[in-house]
Amino acid sequence: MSINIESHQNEKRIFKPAKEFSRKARIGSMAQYQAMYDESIQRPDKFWAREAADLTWNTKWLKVLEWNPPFARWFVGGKLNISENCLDRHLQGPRRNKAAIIWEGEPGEKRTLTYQQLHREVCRFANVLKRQKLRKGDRVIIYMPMIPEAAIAMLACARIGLTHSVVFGGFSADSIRDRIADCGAVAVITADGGYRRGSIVPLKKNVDDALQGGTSTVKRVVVFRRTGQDIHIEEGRDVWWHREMEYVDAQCPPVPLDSEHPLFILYTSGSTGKPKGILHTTAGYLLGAYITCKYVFDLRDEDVYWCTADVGWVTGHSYVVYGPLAMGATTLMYEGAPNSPDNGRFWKIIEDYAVTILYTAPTAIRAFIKWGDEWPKKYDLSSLRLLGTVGEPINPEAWMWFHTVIGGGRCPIVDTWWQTETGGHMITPLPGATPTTPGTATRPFFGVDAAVVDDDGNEVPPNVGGKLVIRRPWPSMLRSIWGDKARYKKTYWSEVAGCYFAGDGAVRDKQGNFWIIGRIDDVLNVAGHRLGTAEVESALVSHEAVAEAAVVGRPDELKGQAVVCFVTVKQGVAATKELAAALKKHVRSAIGPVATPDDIRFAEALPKTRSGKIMRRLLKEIAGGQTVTGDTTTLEDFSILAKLGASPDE
Ligand code: 7RM
Repeated sequence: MSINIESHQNEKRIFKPAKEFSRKARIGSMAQYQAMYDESIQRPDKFWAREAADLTWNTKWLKVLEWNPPFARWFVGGKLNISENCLDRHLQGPRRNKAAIIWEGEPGEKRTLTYQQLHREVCRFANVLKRQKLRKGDRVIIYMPMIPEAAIAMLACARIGLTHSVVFGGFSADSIRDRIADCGAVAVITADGGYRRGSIVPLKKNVDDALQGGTSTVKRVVVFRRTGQDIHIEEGRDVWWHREMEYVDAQCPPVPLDSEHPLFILYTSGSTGKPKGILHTTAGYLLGAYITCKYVFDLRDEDVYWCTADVGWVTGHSYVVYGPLAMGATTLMYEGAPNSPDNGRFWKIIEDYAVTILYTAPTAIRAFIKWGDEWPKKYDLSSLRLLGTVGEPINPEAWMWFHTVIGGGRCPIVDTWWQTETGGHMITPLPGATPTTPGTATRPFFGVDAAVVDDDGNEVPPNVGGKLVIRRPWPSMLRSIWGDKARYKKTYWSEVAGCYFAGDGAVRDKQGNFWIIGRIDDVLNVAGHRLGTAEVESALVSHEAVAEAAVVGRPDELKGQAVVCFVTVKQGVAATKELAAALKKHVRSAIGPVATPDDIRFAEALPKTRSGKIMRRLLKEIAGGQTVTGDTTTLEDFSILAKLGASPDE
């Protein structure tokens, strides 16, 4: 397999961490990174044992790793509790009265929970769950808005050994029903509703619909009152959170749990229609979330850290809740949309709380670019010291905008590549050490043996595209797909013998930096030339008129596949035939004739999942002139489907 990476090779800008930043950072030079990386690969047991000693254990492990490919057990024989690691151990010293969670609701309410207060709420809610006869190993669905109670529910489950499965608040009743059925959940924790872009999401109503028919395994629904709207209460099944919390003990000792005790199941889409329940366990997952917060965000007690992800995604699990709290950090949670009440909301939050670290998604950054620089310019962003991105390849234009307009040119950017399956960052810069270049996630994190290989599993030379694989287990790796070991084996460990196959294509340059091209299934074959859709997209958004672009293949008799581009333009730009012609020329000159778009289709918006991933399957069907079929439950705005107009050429 080969991927055209000319446009990447042309990117020569290098940004070195400022001396001042490096001096204070835990890892302050590439030499230090390299020495630690080498140790993590050559003497993994020693490396991981040392890092794991940062955690609070009830029983020390006997063996760091037991590897029966493709099944791993980490810290075998050890026992710990994640909620104890995130809460109790911070109560002994000065963190006791430090803000653990700073929260802002979309309508504007503000709440701060100190470590002591959060600990108390988690203990009380864990006792509520115990009283509902929930027992260690039971599965519990959490379907909540972005409110502190979502984190409280997760930590309370973890405290007593319940396995949680958070379902994103934007998912439908059908998705909830499927997930309940797949994991055999016995309880649901939800809210009456949540706020999103000024309207109310009917969470409880969706749960009611999911449970309709009465055949569900769910026996109990706990409802938090967020909006106060009228909801149905099913007698004998539903209870109010606040009622249950009225008369409950605040003492709840954390249960020591086996290192491999199932912590959570998180559903993620695969190549088939049925989402996969990615299973993460206790000690290895915690260590992965913890150690990446420690070295990648270089989190400090003084930081005000904001990861904008929803807890319904893995990023919310590892980098809103578990990682930062295990570090004893202050984590900010915001309930709503970035354009509510206006396009300046994020920047206002950063100014109001003096946020120091901002971790967000390229898709959000491109929206901000489209909305215009006047919004961030209204606010004081000088508190920021570090920026991060995740979720998709970041195009150099978005990177540069983030760097200059938001980071004021002084903040390093960590472009972190990882997946639901990996639990934590895998390929990422370390902010005090790694020189960065827009578009590359740079180097593997400690213990990550990443490589780019061909179809036979042989490592390819520099600047040649291939499959991104991980050649050995790592602590926060998924342990299986819930209830389907065969699918786990087949999906992740069969494509390339002996390796974990990530599903992404990548290129490694001569300096050893990884450039993630995107999902392998997003690679086109145009007249025998393979072309990453992300590359064409990057070329398109480098044009001054373009806000966002998604590129898909359309079957073509002559070329195999034709390149179809869905494009949204920046405010004030007219979507004309002339512009379409100019964009074709632009892509052609950026990448080469093979990449010349066949169709440019202007759209008001692109169809995206609620986590911001463009739904390429829908676009492929639209591009191919088919009607849209299959699962569209993750689509954020259904009206977009109707609006995806025809090509101006037609
Ligand atoms: C954390 C998360 C995983 C997929 C992954 C990639 C893409 C994520 C980056 C990225 C390029 C990045 N989990 N991806 N981060 N591609 N650079 N920094 O997103 O399971 O929802 O998605 O996202 O394709 O395979 S996820």
